[in-house]
Amino acid sequence: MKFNTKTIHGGQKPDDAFGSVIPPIYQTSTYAQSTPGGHKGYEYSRSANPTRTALEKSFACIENGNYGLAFGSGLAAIDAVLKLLEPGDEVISTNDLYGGSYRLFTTIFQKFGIKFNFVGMGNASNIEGFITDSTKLIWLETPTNPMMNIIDIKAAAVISKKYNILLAVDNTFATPYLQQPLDLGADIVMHSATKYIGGHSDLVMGALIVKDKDLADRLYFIQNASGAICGPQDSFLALRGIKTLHVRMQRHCENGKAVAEYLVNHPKIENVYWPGFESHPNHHIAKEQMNDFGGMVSFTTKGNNYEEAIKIVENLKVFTLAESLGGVESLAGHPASMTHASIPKEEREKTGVVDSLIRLSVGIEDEDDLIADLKQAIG
Ligand code: P1T
Repeated sequence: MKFNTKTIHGGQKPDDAFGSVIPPIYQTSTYAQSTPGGHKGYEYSRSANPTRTALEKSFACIENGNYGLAFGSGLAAIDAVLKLLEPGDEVISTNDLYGGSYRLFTTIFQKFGIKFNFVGMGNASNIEGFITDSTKLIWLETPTNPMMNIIDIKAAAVISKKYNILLAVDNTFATPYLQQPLDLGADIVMHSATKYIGGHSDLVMGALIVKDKDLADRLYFIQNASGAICGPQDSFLALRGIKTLHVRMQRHCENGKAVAEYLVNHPKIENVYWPGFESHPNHHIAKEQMNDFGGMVSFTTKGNNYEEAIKIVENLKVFTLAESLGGVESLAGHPASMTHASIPKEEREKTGVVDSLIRLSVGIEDEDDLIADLKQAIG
């Protein structure tokens, strides 16, 4: 099956009970047993639920993996990956990443004796210098949130395999429509399914996808033992979202390009971060590992003017000022005070997350209306 068919049919079959084409919402916590252990594959919905199983099969299929796991949020999915580790283990993470991931690493897992190195991975060979005997996990996002840096997944996988370290890729910004990290050598793909996978800003969810059975079993154990699962209603919504992932992403990419090209020529805008520009430092890698450049665009105002930036986000009318991304509607965010506020100012400014940075999640509205909105807001 090609990708555009997998989004609709991947891992799906009519429901066993009545042939329902769409997986029913099995809104139940438990399942009748004829005798202890005499059940039809489901005994308690933390361990497994048929609606969630349908979603997990879809996750596995669209990411070219063998096993999918659904969680109650993206952070819950990351939390499960980190629980593969033991005190004393080390992680090498990209230094430009979602603020909540950084907060989970530094305030929760560091306390349990796991050491994190935050490293610029624009040149993947930088990773190698931080590897020790204790390094067990490489964590990367590409494109990164919010600076749109591109990391060479294939090159990172060569390093991870050489040293027998797990490579996990947060594929939230790209989605499997644009890049499939398992095919490039990653061991684990993670999603905040809250974003493009769900696609309609109506749920919070996380996903993990792997190829290896042993790794999947360890993660399923953590999923059940720690219990950060998502419910059947949200599983249904995510499955519904996935069916249009390919058509939504195509339009997100078209509109993202139009917005990036409008902004880059605007006299009041200083820098525009979008991997589709030939001037983007890793444009050649983006072209190689992605099918297009996505719908996320970040920019700064001339002279890094904070007041101007705040005025712009307040003036927007079609774009909504809000946390999150990846929905059909366009959103604007101010990372320094919103999504990345949990990263100390000196740390975030090192990667370019300055006070005038605005991040746009370009939706699938009419391109002309989006450009007109930016025009009136920037002035
Ligand atoms: O919000 P949650 O579903 O728990 O996912 C966390 C997460 C993980 N990884 C990336 C790349 C993310 O962007 C996020 C969540 N990000 C936002 C809420 C945001 O506005 O950037």
